[in-house]
Amino acid sequence: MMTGANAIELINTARYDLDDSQLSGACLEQFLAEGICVLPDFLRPEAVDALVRESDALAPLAHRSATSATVYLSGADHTLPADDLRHRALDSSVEVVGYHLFPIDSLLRALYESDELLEFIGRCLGVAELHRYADPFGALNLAIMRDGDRLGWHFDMTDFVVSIAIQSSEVGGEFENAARIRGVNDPNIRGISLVIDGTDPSLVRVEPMTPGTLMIFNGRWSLHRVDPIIGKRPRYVALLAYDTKPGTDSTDTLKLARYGRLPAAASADSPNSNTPNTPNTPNRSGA
Ligand SMILES: O=C(O)CCC(=O)C(=O)O
Ligand SMILES: [Fe+2]
Repeated sequence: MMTGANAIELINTARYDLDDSQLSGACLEQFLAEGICVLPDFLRPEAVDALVRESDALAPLAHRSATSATVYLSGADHTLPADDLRHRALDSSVEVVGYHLFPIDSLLRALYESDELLEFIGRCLGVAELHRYADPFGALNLAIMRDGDRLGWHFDMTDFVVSIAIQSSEVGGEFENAARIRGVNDPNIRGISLVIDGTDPSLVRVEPMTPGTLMIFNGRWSLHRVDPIIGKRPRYVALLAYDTKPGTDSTDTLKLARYGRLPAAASADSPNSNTPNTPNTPNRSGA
């Protein structure tokens, strides 16, 4: 019975003992080498079933947005040459349930608010300090993608997002990633162009986001996208946002694009009260 379960009960602790320093050491090694750490079957099968039910119940609260943005999540600048990455806009559409909409007894909320999980993720990332994101909407998201939805190639604007796969679409919805394609001193415009033109598939890896998988991911430096969803079954992914600095929040523009509203109006919110989409504004997590 998963109702009111504490977070640790959801985790497949037989395979993933969060206190095991060998495990977090291996995760850190994978993260440093590949810019990503994938933990299949991180959740117990009963927990995945319960999260599907929770996601089905939360889905009517989601805000749908459709945007067109560059890989840097900016609006396209059409004064630049057509092949300039800042000119090229890629389409995305997604429905998102913000942190403020998760009930107090939500299992996803319990996972996100678990200090054991936070500390484990910090050890996997090799950071001295890790904080939950201070964005009251963006800290925890359920991202719902339906038939025809996709996320275009992009870089995230925060360092770390942890995703938990809950339900796959019938076809498509694959998470494609060109890990660490750019760096602080290497914008790698040519490499990025090769990926978005589809001319060098060797740069891209599809990550196996089967339900129950937890993925720790460095989206600021890794170019990634979600392939178009095909079929009736929605793709559910939980996105847990963290930052190395306390108090990090996103901007009003980004909140409006992704959640359709701002925190000040929180009490006015009601299911299906979505406002119109904001065009040319990114709607990706951690943005
Ligand atoms: O849904 C996913 O798997 C990834 C989501 C993502 O990249 C984002 O929201 O920035
Ligand atoms: Fe992303």
